[in-house]
Amino acid sequence: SNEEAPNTDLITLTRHVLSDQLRLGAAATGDLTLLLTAIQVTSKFIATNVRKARLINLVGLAGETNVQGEEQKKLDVLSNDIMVNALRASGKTAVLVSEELEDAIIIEEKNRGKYCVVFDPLDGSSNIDAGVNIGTIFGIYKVRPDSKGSVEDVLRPGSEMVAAGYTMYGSSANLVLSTGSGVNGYTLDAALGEFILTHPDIKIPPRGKIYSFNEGNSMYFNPPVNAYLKSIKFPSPPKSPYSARYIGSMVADVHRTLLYGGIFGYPDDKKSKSGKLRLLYEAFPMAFLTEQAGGVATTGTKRILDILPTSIHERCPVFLGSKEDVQDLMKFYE
Ligand code: AHM
Ligand code: MG
Repeated sequence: SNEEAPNTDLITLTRHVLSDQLRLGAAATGDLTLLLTAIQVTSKFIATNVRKARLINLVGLAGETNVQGEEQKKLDVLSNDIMVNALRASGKTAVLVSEELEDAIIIEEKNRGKYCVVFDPLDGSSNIDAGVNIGTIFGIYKVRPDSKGSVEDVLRPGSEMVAAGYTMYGSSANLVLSTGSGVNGYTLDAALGEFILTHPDIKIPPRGKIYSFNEGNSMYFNPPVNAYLKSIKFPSPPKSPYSARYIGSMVADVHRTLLYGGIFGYPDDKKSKSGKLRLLYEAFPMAFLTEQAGGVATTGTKRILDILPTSIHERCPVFLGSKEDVQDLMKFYE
């Protein structure tokens, strides 16, 4: 018959992370694996809600305004609650920072663990009503030695993160993760309820053919950005111009950039002096993944992962993607 025999040796995310931890030897206690298990559950739960949003009236405004002064969507609120509850109950966290919450949550002693999780529970929310891909972004720090958990534990450079990732809710749910030794992508098998390794060792091509900027902001962009964009749209022959792709959902735009290469940018400009994206739970995790995949992530002049945050909701300019493309952009800043 034409039927293929099923794979009887699936590599689930948990199996994969565990084997990584075993490889690292005595230092690993399995706590990170358990924390990642809790995060996987939140992604499955959020994915389910995103899918049925239209049916159960989760689309639309929840009638509250978040710290950034934006109206919250019902799904944002729900996703935030799902994550806070699961992360607290995991017993593996000490500090939580969410885009949706003004203050960091310091976990009470009886549930306290040694990890800090910074996250955007549902990024790209302007796309929810149109059914476009959205996602959850997260970064993980270990508390500093002797700390019982305070906001200082997350006001650290992104290079000190121990893991980072995102889950993209699209035609399937894709979880992309790095624990500091490369990047792997997993796809949710809905029947099994498990994330299965489908994209092992993701590497960004050294050069791509796609640029991803909100060019509607061109009149506000600073000269280096406009000059760079001009250079890829009007290249000198025999080079051909780049293709434009901009979804307006960071997770989806970065996901495509990791797989196909090219450059994603959300610059600072004359209107948004520090850009739009949030350093802790958007720029850092995506920069961490980009570098782990062999790409470059910069503010234009500075490596993103080297920035020392001074407040949990601060913003920063972001350019990331294929090494050569991002280096081309950086030349316009010199
Ligand atoms: P959000 O956290 O309010 O959803 O905003 C973040 C999103 C990113 O996903 C995306 O890259 C960016 O905002 C798009 O912004 P714009 O609509 O200005 O192009
Ligand atoms: Mg966001």
